[in-house]
Amino acid sequence: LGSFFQERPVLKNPFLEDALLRGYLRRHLPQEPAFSDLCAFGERVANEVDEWGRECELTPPRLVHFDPWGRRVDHIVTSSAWKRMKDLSAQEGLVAIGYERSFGEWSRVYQMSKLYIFSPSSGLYTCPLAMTDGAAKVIQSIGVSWPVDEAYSRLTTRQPERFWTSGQWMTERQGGSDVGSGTETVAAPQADGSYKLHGFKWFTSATDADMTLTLAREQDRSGATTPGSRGLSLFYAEVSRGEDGRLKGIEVQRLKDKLGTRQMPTAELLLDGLQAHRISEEGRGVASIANMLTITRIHNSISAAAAMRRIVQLARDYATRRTAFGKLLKDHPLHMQTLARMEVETRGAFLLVMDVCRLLGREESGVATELDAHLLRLLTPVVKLYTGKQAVAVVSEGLESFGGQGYIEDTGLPGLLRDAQVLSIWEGTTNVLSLDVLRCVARSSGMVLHAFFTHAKSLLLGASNVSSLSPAVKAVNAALSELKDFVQVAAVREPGYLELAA
Ligand code: MFK
Ligand code: FAD
Repeated sequence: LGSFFQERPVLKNPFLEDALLRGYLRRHLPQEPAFSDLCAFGERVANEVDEWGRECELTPPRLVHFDPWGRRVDHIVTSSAWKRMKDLSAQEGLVAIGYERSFGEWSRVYQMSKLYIFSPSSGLYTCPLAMTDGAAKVIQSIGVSWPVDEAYSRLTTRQPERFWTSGQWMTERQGGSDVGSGTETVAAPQADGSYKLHGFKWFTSATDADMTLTLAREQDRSGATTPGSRGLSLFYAEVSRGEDGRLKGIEVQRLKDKLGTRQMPTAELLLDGLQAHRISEEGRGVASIANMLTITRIHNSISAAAAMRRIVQLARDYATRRTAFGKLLKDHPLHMQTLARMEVETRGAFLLVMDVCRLLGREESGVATELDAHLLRLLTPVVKLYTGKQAVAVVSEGLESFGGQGYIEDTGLPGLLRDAQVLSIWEGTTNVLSLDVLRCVARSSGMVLHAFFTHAKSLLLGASNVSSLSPAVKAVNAALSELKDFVQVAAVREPGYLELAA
């Protein structure tokens, strides 16, 4: 057997290990309570929660269709670690912080910093948290009143026994990107003002949620519906069971067999008379759920940056333990160049996503300028599409830095790559988000681009290294001319953008 056994990479407190995160917070949010909370949470993540995340991966959810006596129950059995993640999320205020706003305009930065530390150890619990946060945001923006007031207080509580998570049921078989044409689910009005939903939702993640927001087409008296996006409204529904133990108005058809995100149930659902309440104006479903998309896309970007940071932390640690050709990996310049490149990508992703969190916090605390609002709209799809792609590249490179061990399941490393792959697919694919960017530029009559270049200019003027200013200004000019070319090409391919190109 030989006498040599390699030391494994060690996960240390991810907050204390992250000089960039601490530096960023010291500059913007220097309050002691935030620092000590993040430090204590980082300790908990490294010493306790990371194990639970592993348990979630090793004990994936399973679907039990029938009870022993043949009754249909559609019970999704999850691991005890998955349930502990729910309690932990409430206790730590992982959604609540965004709504308590104890740190004013920096509350979102604080909340997202906590999620950033948590994400790679969370067993993908960050997925239901993203949707829960998104649902709270939609309810808040529509107005917290009956029938969603109780739901709002449960989504944003710190009490584990009251805490609810939410689903986001948009995708159907015909259309995930194009929900406007692809949604077949219909909403039949009831005498009491509620609706019964009938349809089939093709992807529903974290399906053990307590409630959901979903899209459907309202039927008129004759049963007819309006096609396209304009026919869609937003509905709120609770997921509950009757006295017979059956889900009310829902059948879980099956769980998806997925490349990654195996820790979490993703189901196909038949909505068979699910009781629901319309919470948007009729036909304003897509516009109303857009607030949820903004929040979940920001969470997605946090998860992407966090996956990069985690693999870099582990790879750096490993480089101090693994010897090749007579010296530690950390003493091989070429290896360190690889790690340095990963570090640069990770830093870029972190700073971009934190800037978007900063803008979100400003908007929510009422101090955002018009320029901030345009930037938030522009940068949300940009940061999601960019970090989603980068996470796959950086985590893949990171696996290679462990050599063969990076490919071995029980190191826990391959799961990071599998889970990164979904980040560019769900919550809008890269191309769909690119078109979203173009659309928001086109619809703002140039204001969005003006906001972007004003912001870029102010960042450059604020740069400490003045000698770097001139190349940076050249880079902005080059970006402008590239953008012009891009818009012209896009205009040829997508006639709707001709006006913009002009
Ligand atoms: C670890 C963290 C992970 C997070 C959890 C993930 C769990 C997985 C959950 C999912 O994947 S849920 C499914 C997510 N699905 C998508 O993201 C759909 C992707 N497709 C799009 O985003 C399409 O662009 C879209 C469906 C929005 C296109 O629909 P339409 O009807 O053709 O949109 P249109 O006409 O451009 O916009 C309709 C209205 O919505 C407009 O408002 P107005 O009517 O007032 O003008 C738009 O301005 C508004 N809107 C659309 N996108 C918006 C937006 N508003 C703000 N932000 C946006 N991004
Ligand atoms: P399509 O829309 O068919 O896209 C196929 C390809 O076409 C993509 O490459 C896309 O970029 C491209 N494309 C589409 N339109 C255009 C265009 N106009 N121009 C250029 N290219 C285009 N959905 C939910 O609603 N709730 C959930 O909880 C949920 N959980 C998920 C969990 C997992 C693990 C996964 C993988 C998906 C989940 N989804 C969920 C679904 C996800 O949001 C969709 O798969 C995604 O939005 C893409 O939709 P689609 O699968 O229909 O692909």
